[in-house]
Amino acid sequence: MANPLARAQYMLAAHNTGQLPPDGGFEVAFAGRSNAGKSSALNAICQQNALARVSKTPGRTQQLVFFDIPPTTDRFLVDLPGYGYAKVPKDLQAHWQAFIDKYFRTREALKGLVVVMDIRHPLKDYDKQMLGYAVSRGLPAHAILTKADKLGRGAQGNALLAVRKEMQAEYRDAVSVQLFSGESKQGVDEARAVIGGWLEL
Ligand SMILES: Nc1nc2c(ncn2[C@@H]2O[C@H](COP(=O)(O)OP(=O)(O)OP(=O)(O)O)[C@@H](O)[C@H]2O)c(=O)[nH]1
Ligand SMILES: [Mg+2]
Repeated sequence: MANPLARAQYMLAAHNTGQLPPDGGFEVAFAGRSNAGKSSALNAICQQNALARVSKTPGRTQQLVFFDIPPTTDRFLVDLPGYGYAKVPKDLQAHWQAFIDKYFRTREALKGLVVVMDIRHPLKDYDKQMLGYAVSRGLPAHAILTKADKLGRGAQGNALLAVRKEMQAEYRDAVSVQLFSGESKQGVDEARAVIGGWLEL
């Protein structure tokens, strides 16, 4: 099956609301703690090595980075700055927080939220905050437990069950969850199906 997301290409990086593309299309945003593996997940899902920038240094992605999906002109994937990175200057952190908050509260084009979490450190406060945002807006959210390659099969299954249970208790069926690895590509088809569905691709 052809993967329409493989056509994704860099479009723009927005530092403020004025730089966002017109708010009329379909967008799926990738959120998660700094260094969780958001950019790597995006690359694996889009079958590209260097679409989103990956770095060993946390805090690499510092804007809302938009990727469009030709031949459409109104479908976007959005790589968000990682949250929870202490070394970013306080005023810059406050700027991102305000920008992202506004984006989440008001963006009509936003059709779904992917929250990328390191399988070894899932459901931290900010993750729950993002999931809560989505659910309170009536947006579907999908949690990706990435770096699954760091755990054995048994531990992966346990982590998945524990996260699913906690999310069920908090969000009912508004949030789904899956195992993933940007390294081994485990779970990429499942993630593509969810995202492709939201983008109506
Ligand atoms: N083993 C393993 N390492 C991964 C995986 N995904 C990402 N990494 C590594 O984790 C580090 C961070 O990955 P990124 O994809 O840049 O993470 P990010 O969430 O985009 O980071 P920021 O943009 O800084 O918030 C890099 O060293 C990646 O190589 C994975 O599935 N398995
Ligand atoms: Mg990144």
